[in-house]
Amino acid sequence: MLNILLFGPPGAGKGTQAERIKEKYRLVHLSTGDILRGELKAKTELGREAQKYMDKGELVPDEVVIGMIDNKLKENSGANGFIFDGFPRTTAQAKALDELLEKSASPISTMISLEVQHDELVKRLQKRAEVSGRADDKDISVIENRIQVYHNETAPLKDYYKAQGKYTPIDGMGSIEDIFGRVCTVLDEL
Ligand code: B4P
Repeated sequence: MLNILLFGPPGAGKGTQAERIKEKYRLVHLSTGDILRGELKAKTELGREAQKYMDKGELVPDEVVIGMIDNKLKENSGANGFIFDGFPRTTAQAKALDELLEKSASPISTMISLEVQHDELVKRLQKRAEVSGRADDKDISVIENRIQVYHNETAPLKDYYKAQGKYTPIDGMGSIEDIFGRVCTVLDEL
């Protein structure tokens, strides 16, 4: 079973690369951002609660996203493996994921960390704002807050996975295809 954790700051290309990895390796793609946006669109209670955080570029509370992932793992119990995209984002989420995988599946195979320079992140998100209609891409102060939240709360997870021997940094600058090639080189060796 291949369980990939796709990691990186907002705009690093996690969702973009996950789409390609999912096709090639036949894995189930679990994006907490996409699941939350689905709840928002469906105007559920969870969606309304999550929107308060997402519009400001803050993280949605751990218990909400951990519960969502728990449900998705149960729904996909026969999967070949999973791509975790945008999850975990805090140490509490990482610990919860380890426990969930211990019960239901295999451990994380590797963490692919997409390394991208700050100015390029801002450029990509501002470009996406032109077409996505995402409130969190429109406002430069929200984009900067998301990047700051990443540095404060999410980037320390690199050490968590380094300690498990699973941290794999990948150059996330350049064309989508070139980056996908770098990701495949790592995954093909697993
Ligand atoms: P996410 O949906 O995860 O959004 P994201 O960090 O912006 O990354 P995304 O995957 O969408 O973008 P990508 O880098 O692929 O999170 C949104 C919000 O949901 C969070 O701020 C938070 O509030 C909440 N949330 C989600 N998960 C949570 C969790 N676990 N805990 C708590 N809260 C959570 O791509 C960005 C753009 O760059 C795209 O337009 C793409 O086309 C472009 N791009 C990609 N690669 C490129 C390349 N090589 N060159 C040029 N452009 C490229």
